[in-house]
Amino acid sequence: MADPTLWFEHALLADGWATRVRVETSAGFVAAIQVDAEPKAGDERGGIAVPGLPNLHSHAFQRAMAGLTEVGGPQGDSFWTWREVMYRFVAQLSPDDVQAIAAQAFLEMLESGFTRVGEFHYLHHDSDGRPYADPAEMAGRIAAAAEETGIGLTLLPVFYAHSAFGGAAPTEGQRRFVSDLGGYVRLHEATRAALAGLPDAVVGVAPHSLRAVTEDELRLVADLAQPIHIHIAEQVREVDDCLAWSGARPVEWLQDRFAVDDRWCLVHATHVTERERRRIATRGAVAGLCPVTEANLGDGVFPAARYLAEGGAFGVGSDSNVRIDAAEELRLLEYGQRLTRRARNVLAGEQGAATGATLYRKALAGGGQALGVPQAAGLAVGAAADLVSLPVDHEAYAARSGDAWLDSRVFAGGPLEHVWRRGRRVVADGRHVARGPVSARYGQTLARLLRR
Ligand code: NGQ
Ligand code: ZN
Repeated sequence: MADPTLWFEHALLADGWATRVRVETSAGFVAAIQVDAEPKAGDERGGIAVPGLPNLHSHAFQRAMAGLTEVGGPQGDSFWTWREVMYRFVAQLSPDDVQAIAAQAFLEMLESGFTRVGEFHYLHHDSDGRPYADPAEMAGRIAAAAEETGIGLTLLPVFYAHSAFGGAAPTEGQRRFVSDLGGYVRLHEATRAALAGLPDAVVGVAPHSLRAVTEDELRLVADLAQPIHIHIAEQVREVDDCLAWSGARPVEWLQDRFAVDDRWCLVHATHVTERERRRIATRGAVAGLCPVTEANLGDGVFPAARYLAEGGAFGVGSDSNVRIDAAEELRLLEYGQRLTRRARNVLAGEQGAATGATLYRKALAGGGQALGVPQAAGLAVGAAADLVSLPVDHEAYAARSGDAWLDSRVFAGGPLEHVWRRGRRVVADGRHVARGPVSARYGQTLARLLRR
């Protein structure tokens, strides 16, 4: 297939906004950018182009539970009661189910403006806990779903060995996740092989959490590959348990033992002290914030205002996929700060800066770093041709320009128009090109799973 050339009325380039922008692509990358250029016959056209956002944290299979855990339980619902429901759900999923659900989740991510996903993948084994004949069976299903939908994939195979701090034995509900170190190394190798055919896939590592690994295990896993993603300090009970076990808080415990630098993504890091927060920022790790899921699970509010003021890097993730919406993650990140600080434009950073546009640029940079694909602050020659366009004539974007377009996207419900991944259009007028078959198969899968 010929390399497409795209033409936009406006585009966000690495050095700022430009008008009448022609983007030549070659083998999935941006090969040339001309501004003030005429469109040519055969160019694919769009309104306002910006780079697609990285989604740095997802558990794709949880999409199939979305909306099904919102009923009051007998004695007070929490993150931990939600997790029990999730464990029961995960027990019944086959490889076909996982592929069908992941394809639907990835399709919705693309439709919302995410062009790459960091899949924090821990559903490794058969329902009895035994590895599949191919240890990367499930990883291959995730890769197949990425291939079907076209989303960029950074796969983060999870190492999971324990149920609590101090190396406690895993529980029955965790049997599909657990490996010993030897098994994990084999799984990682098989995963790399399974993804070899997927262009621009990245394979990192993901020690699940400090609850699930010992210090020695973490050392070996962190040396195996990068980026390194870990869930940390999401729940107050997790912080208390860590203190009771070690005398230190989770983030502090990690920072005291590991060089938590720009290879690391600390997912959530909700409950941090000032010192922990500063050390994340100054050592260059990315805070992996998942505002929608953190709200849904009752986690708490990350101190984003202070962290950003300290120069901290962050990206956003859709995590439980209870809702898949790139703009909503940024909006809720800012709104959490407004609600707790009783102020406005908290994360804009400086006078005159547009809040939505600022968050968008920072989430591009931090998300790209966390997913192993460094990103410029706009379209750039040599970067992957992963971009999103906004319909310039829509009332949400009309009569405004530049950063105000991104503010309208983030805060005012401005819709998305088209999405290209590696130069190929995968979403046209808001709809993924494979929505028909992918959603039909997902619907059948859900009907069967929920009938049980
Ligand atoms: C997960 N999700 O691995 O899916 C976790 C829940 C846990 C979030 N932390 C399980 N949001 O942390 O033990
Ligand atoms: Zn998670």
